[in-house]
Amino acid sequence: MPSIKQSETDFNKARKLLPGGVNSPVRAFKSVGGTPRFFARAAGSHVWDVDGNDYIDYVGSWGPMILGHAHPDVVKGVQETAEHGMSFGAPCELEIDLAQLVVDMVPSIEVVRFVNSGTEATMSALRLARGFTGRDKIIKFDGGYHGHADGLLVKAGSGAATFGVPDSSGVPADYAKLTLTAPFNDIDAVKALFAGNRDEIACIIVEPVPGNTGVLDLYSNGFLQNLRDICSAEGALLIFDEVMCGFRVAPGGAQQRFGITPDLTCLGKIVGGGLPVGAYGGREDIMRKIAPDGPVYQAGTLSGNPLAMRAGIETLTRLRAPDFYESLEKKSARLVAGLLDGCKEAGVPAVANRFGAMFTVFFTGKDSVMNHADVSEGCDLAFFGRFFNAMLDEGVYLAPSQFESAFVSAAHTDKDIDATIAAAGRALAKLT
Ligand code: KE4
Repeated sequence: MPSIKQSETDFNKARKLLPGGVNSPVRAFKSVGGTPRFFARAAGSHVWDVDGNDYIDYVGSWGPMILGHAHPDVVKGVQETAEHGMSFGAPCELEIDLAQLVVDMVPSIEVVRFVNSGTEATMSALRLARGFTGRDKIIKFDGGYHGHADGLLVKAGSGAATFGVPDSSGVPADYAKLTLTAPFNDIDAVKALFAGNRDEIACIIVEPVPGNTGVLDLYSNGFLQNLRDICSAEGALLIFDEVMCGFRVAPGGAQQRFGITPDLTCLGKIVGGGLPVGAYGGREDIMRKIAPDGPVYQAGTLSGNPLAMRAGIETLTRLRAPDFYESLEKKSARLVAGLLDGCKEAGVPAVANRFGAMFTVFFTGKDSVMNHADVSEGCDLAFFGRFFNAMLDEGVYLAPSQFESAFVSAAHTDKDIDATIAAAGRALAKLT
């Protein structure tokens, strides 16, 4: 058992100063148990904690580090830019350069606005959808996570077609009522919501490749196309939240891979190359409603920050290298197959969902995992926690929750993949 004394010391100090000792809840390891590892540094596919333990990293800062940590060209670009000023609060050419890259790469985006997080992107996109349609209600899916804006911290009410209820204290019940929810992959539930709220629904917001219920498949049974069709028929906007899957599953994200055109797209994570950037964009006629062009207000002191713009430019540019996604696809497929073989060998029931370089292995006896209930009620969450900690001890850093995705980067080598599969074999042997 590697020593984690310094992480333990740091965690005790941090808990005195920060809620839960962290600046984002999932980092506290509450759902898997154990002490969060305090990172000292990261490079390529590896991270090192403050005790000097080395891990192959499959979180990649929850998705942004698709090139690998501390990519030399990204670091150099940020250093160069910082020497000319950290933040202007005024337009700069780097904003134009990153906006052009986003417009060129994401099929549905004609006009884009940069913000500082995925939460800001989705919060702003919802306000824009309400401003554009003049309607107040929205639809999201159980287990869909779109950041922590009030209207999105909502879970299903008692009946399928009833209003949402707060999923966090501090969210006013009256506000939550404007958010309707349905299970993933259930188009009849969506149709019932539209029938019960005729002409009142401004938009549907959906992760086209859900990654916050673990990875789910909404595409192969036509669910996403059905959402596109119902929004067009009902005069509601379809918002693809591609904060996680954008630039991850294809250069143009899920919408390029699936050939489905949303009205608005939310981006984050990879678009900032590890620095704080979110973005929302889409049809020009909709985006022109945003101030100062139009009446929907949205602003931000650090939006378009030059350092963050440069990190995003250096990152997105490198995604267009030949075979970039083919190589990610091959490594990810081999890794998931190896992990499932290991589960089979150990007699541990498991299935996996994977899109490109984002995947989740679910510890379940079910044949498939298609929605939130399949995870929350159908998976062995306690076993996941034990597996997660056993893999930490083996030097592999997975996402600390069964409801999260794992990510492969361009920096992961075949040696990393082999070592991860071997580590899983040892961990599973210990647990069974
Ligand atoms: P941020 O505000 O965390 O930048 O983005 C919110 C967000 C929006 N939409 C999707 C699809 C997302 O996955 C996220 C954030 N993802 C989580 C991981 N499940 C970030 C990790 C965390 O909350 O610490």
